Amino acid sequence: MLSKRILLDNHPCFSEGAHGRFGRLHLPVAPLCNVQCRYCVKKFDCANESRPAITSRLLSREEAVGRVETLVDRSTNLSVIGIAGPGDSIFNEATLPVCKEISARFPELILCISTNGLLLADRIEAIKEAGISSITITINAITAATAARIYSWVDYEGERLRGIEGAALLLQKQYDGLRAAVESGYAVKVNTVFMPGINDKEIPLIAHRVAAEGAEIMNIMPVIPQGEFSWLRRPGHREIFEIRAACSLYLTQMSHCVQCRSDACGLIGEDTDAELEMLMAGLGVDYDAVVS
Ligand code: CLF
Repeated sequence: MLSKRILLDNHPCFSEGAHGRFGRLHLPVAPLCNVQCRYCVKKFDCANESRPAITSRLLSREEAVGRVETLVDRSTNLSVIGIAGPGDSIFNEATLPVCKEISARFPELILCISTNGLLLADRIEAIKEAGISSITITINAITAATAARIYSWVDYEGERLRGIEGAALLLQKQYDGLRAAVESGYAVKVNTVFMPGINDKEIPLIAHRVAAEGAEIMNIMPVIPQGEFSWLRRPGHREIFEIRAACSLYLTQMSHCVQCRSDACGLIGEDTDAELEMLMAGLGVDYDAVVS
């Protein structure tokens, strides 16, 4: 695992200072999810939307490693390789072998996973062995009653749990996972989706609790109303500003997240099209000369 110092200096999502200098490359190798969030709609063949849980296509393990080889070679600013869906990174069998191979071949790169946290405590040793250096957990609630409004179901050890039962298990596993990751030496970011009227009252309590458990930074993101939550209101800039200010009493707040795709590539907010870049690299065409 790379040191926390390197991570905090060079990771564009953990560091305000790094996000204009370094970019990330997401590898869409994780299609499946063990939790259904009511605000999440996954798409595997989508080129024209920019939001989490979508990708132009899924990559095999070989294609993912090939993408790292090609794009890191032609770009000096990619510091992070992330697995961010479209499903849950840890739940998908491909994630850890892909990370292991990249960490052996590119030890200078930061390997990052984003997870709902359900399997984090159970798999923390394997995650460490795979060379992963940074972890993001999405935690949206403190109470099982609120979590039960957010999640339709939770799959754990072959059983599908709904309502309070599934919600309570997920919350317990998320906070256990956070604790296990911090105890293993990880810098952990907590993502929280701000859903007006659903979890807004609990967000400062989440900040307080995850700070006490040792989280490094929090990223509060406005819900994108879709799926079962298509009727929700997207919170405005002022509300986001105010909730971040309230939570900053407990831990550092990230404010430059762009809620990116599962195949995002480049500097945050200045994404390139990894699919097109790969195609042009194969044809020997200079992507920057053509696209910029
Ligand atoms: Fe990717 Fe997430 Fe790692 Fe960053 S994204 S897995 S921590 S390398 Fe960053 Fe994108 Fe926001 Fe995520 S801007 S959605 S916070």
